[in-house]
Amino acid sequence: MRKDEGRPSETVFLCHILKLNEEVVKMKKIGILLLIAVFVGVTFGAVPVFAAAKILKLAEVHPKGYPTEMGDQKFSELFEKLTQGRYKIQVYGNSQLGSENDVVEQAKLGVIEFVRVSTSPAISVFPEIGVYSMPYLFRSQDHMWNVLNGPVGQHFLAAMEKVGLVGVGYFDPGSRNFYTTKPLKSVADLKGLKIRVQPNPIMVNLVKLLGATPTPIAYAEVYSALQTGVVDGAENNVPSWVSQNHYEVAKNFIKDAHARLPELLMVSKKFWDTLSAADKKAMKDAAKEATAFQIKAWNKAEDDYLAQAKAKGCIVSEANIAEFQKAVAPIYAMPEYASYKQWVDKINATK
Ligand code: GTR
Repeated sequence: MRKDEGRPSETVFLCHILKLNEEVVKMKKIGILLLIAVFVGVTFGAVPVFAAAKILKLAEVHPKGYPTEMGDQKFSELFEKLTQGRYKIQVYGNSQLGSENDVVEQAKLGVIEFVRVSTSPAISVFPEIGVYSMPYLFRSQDHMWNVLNGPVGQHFLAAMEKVGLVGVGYFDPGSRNFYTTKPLKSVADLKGLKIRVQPNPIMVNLVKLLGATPTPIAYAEVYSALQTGVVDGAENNVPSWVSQNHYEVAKNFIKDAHARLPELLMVSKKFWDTLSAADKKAMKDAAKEATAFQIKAWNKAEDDYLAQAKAKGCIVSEANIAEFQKAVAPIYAMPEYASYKQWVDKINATK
């Protein structure tokens, strides 16, 4: 009896095993089908539904909400949308990825995909673009945009490919002006002062022509340099002066508008070369729309920041522009900038 008792449960057990086997076979079939789907998808260019977005880095020195940072965010949002979520750009603000000169180098190597920097750090890798920092080169914001959107501006974006960077677009930089911890009403007041400049040889010469001593310092370190008296002043646009709190220490601002250095949005050529023609177009389209958005944000920010500085008791003076122009004009005759003449002539001839 004992032997018989065991029989029904053995049968049940066997049935279980058989069912389990069927399940395993079913699952294997599904697995194989999935593998085929992925293989076909990858081989013939279709994207498997579960593909994760590729995360890309964009280096920015400004904080959240600053107009160029807003432009970066817009660009990132549009590029993601136009590539159906295949790419996601993360904006690293506040110089988190390094100084502008460092991140340009990293983008050349392909370590960082995108940089939004001033023209200044691009000069060390592509000297030709230095022409943009020549004083009083652009007659106005409109003149600058006509140049940037025209053959000269487009030439520079494309030509940087030679050094491992591709210019995607420009953002508005406003105009640069001097500000100091000491009273500042004229060129004479700059005499003998130590002035922070971007690491840019043209800015070094410009400050020397004004009788001051240029001190190149990375952007993130300017506030403490002003505070500790390492420098007596700096030069920048209104939004930088205020958003970096430089205005708390250097309260004297003179509107001399000595230069407009276009802001550059660049992509590493290493990454650019991996893109399809359609994705390259998507990137350019995203940048175009982001530029229009950034210009609007810029114009508003300039007014808002200036009002904020005045409300905090800063002294904002109108410069005698002719006096500044006369002092810096000899820079155009310096032999090291002789090759800029062809560009200067083209820019002057632009309406
Ligand atoms: C700002 C510019 C930054 C950075 C900074 C500087 O106007 O937007 O990219 O170059 O100037 O002076 O270092």
